[in-house]
Amino acid sequence: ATLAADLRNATIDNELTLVFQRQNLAKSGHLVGYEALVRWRHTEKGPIAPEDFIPMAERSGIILDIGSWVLENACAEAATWHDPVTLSVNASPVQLSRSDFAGLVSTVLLKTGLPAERLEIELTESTPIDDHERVHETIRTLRKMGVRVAMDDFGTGYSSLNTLQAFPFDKIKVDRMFTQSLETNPQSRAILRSAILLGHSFKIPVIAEGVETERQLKFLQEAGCREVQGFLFGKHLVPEQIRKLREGGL
Ligand code: G
Ligand code: G
Ligand code: MN
Ligand code: NA
Repeated sequence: ATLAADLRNATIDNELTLVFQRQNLAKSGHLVGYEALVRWRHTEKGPIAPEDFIPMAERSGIILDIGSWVLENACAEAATWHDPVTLSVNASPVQLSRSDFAGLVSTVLLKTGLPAERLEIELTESTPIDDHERVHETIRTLRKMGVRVAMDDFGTGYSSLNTLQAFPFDKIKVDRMFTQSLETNPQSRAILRSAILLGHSFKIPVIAEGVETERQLKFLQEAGCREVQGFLFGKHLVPEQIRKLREGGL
């Protein structure tokens, strides 16, 4: 069977899991939230990375089921955390193009008891945004509810300046390719500085992802980047680990 067929037949509840990655203030390292990242544990092939199934899930439409599962389960987890930090959940343009996405979010918040202010949607522009009007309306409705919306993967793929200009984002998340090449590539450093300035001009925070070294962190701190995320701050955590951490007070 093809992976696409397996994904259609996967009982989402049994084969998908979530891991969480810390997001920190760049200057102090203070915890600001966690990003939920989906994992698919294939019955025969074992763990399959999102890069290898999200694009296919977007093409087949099954991303809608996966996305709902991720949203509900991530919000349910976050509602149990001891510290009221932010939960970031990735969403595809396919999801935000649906008229009922904001309604889904509202239902999930009610059901899980997570306050809207603690949820942030990261719009990952893995496919182009076709229905501009619909996505715009969805983002506006989410923000009216108190949910924040971040632009993910800024600087790569379809995620560029025209998107930033067209939609009212609360945050810019710069793609990890720039962080990862900043030590060796002056252009990457220039692009990062510019993206951070752009955030300052828009009066919205910038988060850099993929931070793996102290030197990368130091550059981002000095460039005025507000938040950072990456392996430097530890591995992804499974839900049980976060619950334990929170119970311990940090
Ligand atoms: O966790 P990992 O680094 O393997 O994620 C790879 C990519 O998959 C990232 O770009 C991330 O945005 C995307 N991704 C992870 N979880 C989800 C999810 O729940 N929904 C969507 N749409 N994308 C996700
Ligand atoms: O949705 P987003 O593009 O933010 O996805 C984050 C992805 O980046 C996840 O798949 C996660 O596993 C991956 N990732 C997070 N931190 C690091 C890092 O420091 N280095 C690398 N190579 N990948 C990372
Ligand atoms: Mn993301
Ligand atoms: Na990203």
